[in-house]
Amino acid sequence: MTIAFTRWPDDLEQRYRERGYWLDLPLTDILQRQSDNNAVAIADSTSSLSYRQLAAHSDRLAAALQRRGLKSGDTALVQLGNVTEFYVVFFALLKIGVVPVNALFSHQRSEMSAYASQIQPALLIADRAHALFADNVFAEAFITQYPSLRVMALLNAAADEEYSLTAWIAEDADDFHATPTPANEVAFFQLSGGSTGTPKLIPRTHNDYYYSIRRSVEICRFDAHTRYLCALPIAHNYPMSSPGALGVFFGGGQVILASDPSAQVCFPLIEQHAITVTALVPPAVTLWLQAMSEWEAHPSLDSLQLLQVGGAKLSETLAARIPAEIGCALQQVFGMAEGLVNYTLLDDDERHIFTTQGTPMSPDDEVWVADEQGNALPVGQTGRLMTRGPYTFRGYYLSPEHNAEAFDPQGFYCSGDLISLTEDGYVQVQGRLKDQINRGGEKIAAEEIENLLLRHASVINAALVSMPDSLMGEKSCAFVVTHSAFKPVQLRRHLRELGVAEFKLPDRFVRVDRLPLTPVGKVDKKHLRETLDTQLSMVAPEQTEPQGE
Ligand code: AMP
Ligand code: DBH
Repeated sequence: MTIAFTRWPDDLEQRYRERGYWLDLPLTDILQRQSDNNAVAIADSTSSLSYRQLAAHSDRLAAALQRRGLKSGDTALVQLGNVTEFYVVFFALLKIGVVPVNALFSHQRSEMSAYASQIQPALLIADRAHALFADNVFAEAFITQYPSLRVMALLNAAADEEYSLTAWIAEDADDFHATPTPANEVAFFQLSGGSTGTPKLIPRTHNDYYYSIRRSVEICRFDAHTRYLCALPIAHNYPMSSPGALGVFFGGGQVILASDPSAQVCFPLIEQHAITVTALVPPAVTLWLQAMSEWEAHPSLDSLQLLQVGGAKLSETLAARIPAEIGCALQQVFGMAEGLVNYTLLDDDERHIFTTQGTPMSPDDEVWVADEQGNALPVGQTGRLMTRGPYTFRGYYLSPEHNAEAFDPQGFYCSGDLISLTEDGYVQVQGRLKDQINRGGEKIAAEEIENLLLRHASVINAALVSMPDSLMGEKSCAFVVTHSAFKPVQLRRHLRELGVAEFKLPDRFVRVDRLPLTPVGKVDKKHLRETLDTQLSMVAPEQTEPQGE
């Protein structure tokens, strides 16, 4: 059984094969190619696996899962942080054709439930180190709520617990043979940053994802000498595939996992492992630069050759400081879990590297800029990004209504970004149409939080908008209409009780009598953002700090 998803039309499939983008190889090939390699593939603070071990461990886990009844076409909900087991699990599931959603470690009950409702998972893999799974209360309730769940394994479970992931990885593989899903079928689901009420899932096939990884490796020149520090959340599309850990594995290099992107954690790792490349979001760059000037005799960053920055807009000023102060090259990366990835090229001049978000990585990425009526705009003008191509999806999972809006009749995906194109085909991100807050690379769908706020008895109406922030780029502000006066701490507690990820909690709350409406009767978020701008410029900084907890 395979997972239903929106396919590319036949003529494009044929073209992508003819041009050598789609090789009809499963993603497990990335590891298979290196299975005799005794070099270190991946290491975290407690363990390190050679390619040979990564292959063997994922075989053993795959066999253990098969013995427990998992089979091709089943789905899995996985929540692991930046630990080597993430890739043991990822490859194990690919090997038996079980299709996972990899939730972020920052996700809580609300996100986990949203994913489980959509995929009806047979398998749950999580970590006792996560607050949700510290005891069995949540897991038991979850299994009751989602009867599709037949099997559960936990990392950091006691060795004698029957569902210890570590114990399963140590079981015998017997004569295990991998049976991945066909390469033109769904390999796993990627997470969308989202702009709607429920987090959306993006089906990624072996063919399309493998191509995006190989092409990224080629552009970023990853090879066996690459030592990549993965400091962003491991399950995010960017550190997975741009070229990310999977790109490193393809090239036979080394992935070193960091628990977070702080300078305190990353600088010592860079020196210790002679890291050559890493990927950051803009706020982390600011903090690194600050640490370099304040941290006397900080560990050496001399080995670092390339710093990738993406996930949110990098200002030209901050961009120029990277080579000047860190002494490494900068690459801007503008990507999306839905597919399209743009890179500045390693040989580009400073003007391109500092002032653009790169150029589409595939010759068959079709990118154009649309005005509000859907007409193509000329070079230099700002409008909506429209794209299709050999690794850009054709539809969110089980979301026909949303897909009807997100795609045009020719199958071009409208990402909701406002961009302009330069004469030579580089993208400049100018803004956003989608109802989303980009909090330093972490995406918050306004509607998701508004719906949760509305579940509070005293909230009559709510609108979440972005407010500018010098470090994060944007933070979130909730305008609320309530029956009675409230303390922000009450609404924040309400959201926590509903089990939403911490980064989605509004940074600020403002009570208003009513929400302003546009002439067609939609909440006028532009107006709300403008009132914030004037308020922010009028009040002293301490008054704009988050109130309450
Ligand atoms: P997601 O849907 O979570 O995969 O996030 C993708 C979105 O992140 C894009 O559609 C952009 O809005 C934003 N994004 C990613 N990289 C950049 C970048 N380099 N500059 C500006 N925005 C970016
Ligand atoms: O923000 C993103 O989603 C992103 C950024 C850079 C991404 O998915 C990617 C590169 O692949």
